[in-house]
Amino acid sequence: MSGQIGGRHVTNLTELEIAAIGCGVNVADGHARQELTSSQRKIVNRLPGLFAEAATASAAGLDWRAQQAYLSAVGQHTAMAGSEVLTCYSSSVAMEILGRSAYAAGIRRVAIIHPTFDNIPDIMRGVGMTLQPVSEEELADGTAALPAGTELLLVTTPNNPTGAVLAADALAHWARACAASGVILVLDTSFRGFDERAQYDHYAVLAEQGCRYVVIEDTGKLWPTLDLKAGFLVFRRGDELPVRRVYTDLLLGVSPMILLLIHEFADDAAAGGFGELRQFIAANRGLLRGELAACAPISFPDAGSRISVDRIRVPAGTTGTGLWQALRDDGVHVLPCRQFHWADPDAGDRFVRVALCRPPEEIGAAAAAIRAQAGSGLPPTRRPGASVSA
Ligand code: EGV
Repeated sequence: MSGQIGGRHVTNLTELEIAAIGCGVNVADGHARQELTSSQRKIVNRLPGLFAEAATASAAGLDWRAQQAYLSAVGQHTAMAGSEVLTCYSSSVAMEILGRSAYAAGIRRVAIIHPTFDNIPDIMRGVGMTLQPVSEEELADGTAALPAGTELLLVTTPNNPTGAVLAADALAHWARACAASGVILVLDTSFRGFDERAQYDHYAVLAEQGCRYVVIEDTGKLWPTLDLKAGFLVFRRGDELPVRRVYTDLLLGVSPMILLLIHEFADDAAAGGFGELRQFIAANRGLLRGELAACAPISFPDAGSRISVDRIRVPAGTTGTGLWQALRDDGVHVLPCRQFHWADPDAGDRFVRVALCRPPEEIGAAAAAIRAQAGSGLPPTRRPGASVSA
């Protein structure tokens, strides 16, 4: 459950997520655990045929088609033209490869969006980088000053857990600033499938500003494929970072079975699946927020978020860690948010995070438990029109 790193006591968010798997109501991790849609089910029903096809088709062709299908489904139409793409088993593997490549190129000083999922700063620290936080708000409005000596700027967009999206003009601003100062701009776009505001062509903006860039794309959060997924490590064609060399130290490639499955799911997403997914997540968000709307001490700080997780601000005088523990004792597993605020954990202790990528019944059960905890002492709340009898 916890470890010692550099003399500091550390329990990372993933350890908390693992502890919640298979337990009671699990709304901890952000992996998709909702039911397959009917068209996704049809793909899964064809698995034996897809397996046979994957066994005989050209691996390079399957790889290219999976990349193309995914990137075009999320609006990244110029990605393949100006970039090289390496398919990884997950976005965290891609992040590790990026970190090692940058370290090998002599890069040490990394500025990272704050807050964000803790494994991003942990991976960068793990390869030997020195980290500086940059606030999400100041990245969004362009007012951030990059810490002196920054060599690489890493932005998660949409951000996890807040859902904040870097708009096109803000991306252009940072790409221009990075180009002017020789900083490599790295984007983690794992949640972009949930939010059309994150689907303008980022590669066109990056190319126009002429900065060095690496983008980590990810299918892992979108579809309930039992963690059959890929992370795509995308970088400016010809960039001198030794990304391909580090990649091949670790991987020959990703299973052609997974590549074919991603191709099928991406085509399905482009043909209406993404619309269905956004509606599903919006309905679960509405359910959670609706169930807690009259629970006065609770609030939802990320009003505009469309990603598959939602934060809850805990009442004054309480902590996210406290609510997380109390809920865990009730068999309901959320995430406390200290570690998202990796440079200021106390600021994160104002929040817990609830995964929305679950069957609605689980969201309802989690909401009821949260209401019971946070609203204890308050009159029970009811949805408009719901029966008042016990
Ligand atoms: C989320 C799990 C890793 C990560 C979950 C996540 N942790 N890869 N070490 O995929 O938001 O729950 O990002």
